[in-house]
Amino acid sequence: MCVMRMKENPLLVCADVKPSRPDFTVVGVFNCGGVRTEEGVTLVCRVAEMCSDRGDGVIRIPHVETGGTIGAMEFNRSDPRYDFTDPRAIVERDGRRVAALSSMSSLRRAFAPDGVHFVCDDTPLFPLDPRSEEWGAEDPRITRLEDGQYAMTYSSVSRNGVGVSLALSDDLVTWNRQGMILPPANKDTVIFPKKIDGTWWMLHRPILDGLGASDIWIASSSDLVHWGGHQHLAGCRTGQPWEMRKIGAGAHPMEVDAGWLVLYHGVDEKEHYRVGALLLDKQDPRSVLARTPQPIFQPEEPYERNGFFSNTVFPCAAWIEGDEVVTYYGGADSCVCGARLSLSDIMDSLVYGRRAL
Ligand code: MAN
Repeated sequence: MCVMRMKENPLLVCADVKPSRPDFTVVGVFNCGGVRTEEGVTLVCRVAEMCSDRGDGVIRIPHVETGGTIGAMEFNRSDPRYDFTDPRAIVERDGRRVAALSSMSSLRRAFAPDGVHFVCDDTPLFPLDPRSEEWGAEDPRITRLEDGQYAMTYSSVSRNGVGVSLALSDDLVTWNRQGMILPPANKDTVIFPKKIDGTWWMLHRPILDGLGASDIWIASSSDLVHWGGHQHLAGCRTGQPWEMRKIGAGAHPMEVDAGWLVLYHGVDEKEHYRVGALLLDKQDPRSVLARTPQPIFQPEEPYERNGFFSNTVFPCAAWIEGDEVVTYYGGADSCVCGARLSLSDIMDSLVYGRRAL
């Protein structure tokens, strides 16, 4: 499998991003949606911030208060009620409920005429919504729709769970928020670029525990806001250790001769994130034609193996240029990276037939 990482990787790191307040520290710029236009590449990045460490053993995490002001939640590191071992969240030992995320993310635009030398805006695209984004907005994915609009899905996180919100734009600068389109617990939502059989389609990933698994689902809509016809599409394969824990769509489906090609992430028992591909039927995307048995892209470089959440490659943007899939992805929940994957190698890695699915 031919994967050419951009030689300038990582393309954006924490030091390239200005904290949104002087008392905040940027702890990650990663998982970005993106599109190429005639002017260059626009990314919308997830920027994670914490309150700067005062060295007093207290973790302070920004959150949005009712009314929209930003406050801080405080946790003493020595408090026995909490488990601090997952760098992403503070978990109550009793009951395993997530008490807080360890950082608060918001979405920022970055632009590079050459697709490599990105400059990130100093302020978020829009303020977080106090009701649904008290703990942040994460993992944007952008699709250029056939009617010329840009549709961005992203995770809205609050104490009530993580759901999926939608924003629309004509110019990638001004975004009109449409609110939450999928209630908790759901994430990893990507919209197809065009209507198929007269309707819009999207992939999404409910988060299930106990009955069912965190698999990829498909749904349809006439207006992009109200979604129905939900159907299970592809599951974690217990016989494939690299994706036995959960899977989720990465970037929006890409149209190829043989169907719709979807990059997705797979998570193993050690919580390492790798990338595989699915091929869906062109006329009926509810039908999976083929899938890659092995990952096509996995953490190898130091900026993918070590970081805020190590051993993670997490693509949220991808498109086809000639015989290449260009992807922008998060490395170890810390930085923005880019890579070019051979399209023909991906197509050759797909295995067709029921046993492969
Ligand atoms: C979850 C999400 C992603 C993140 C991965 C790895 O799937 O929160 O944003 O990149 O975990 O930490």
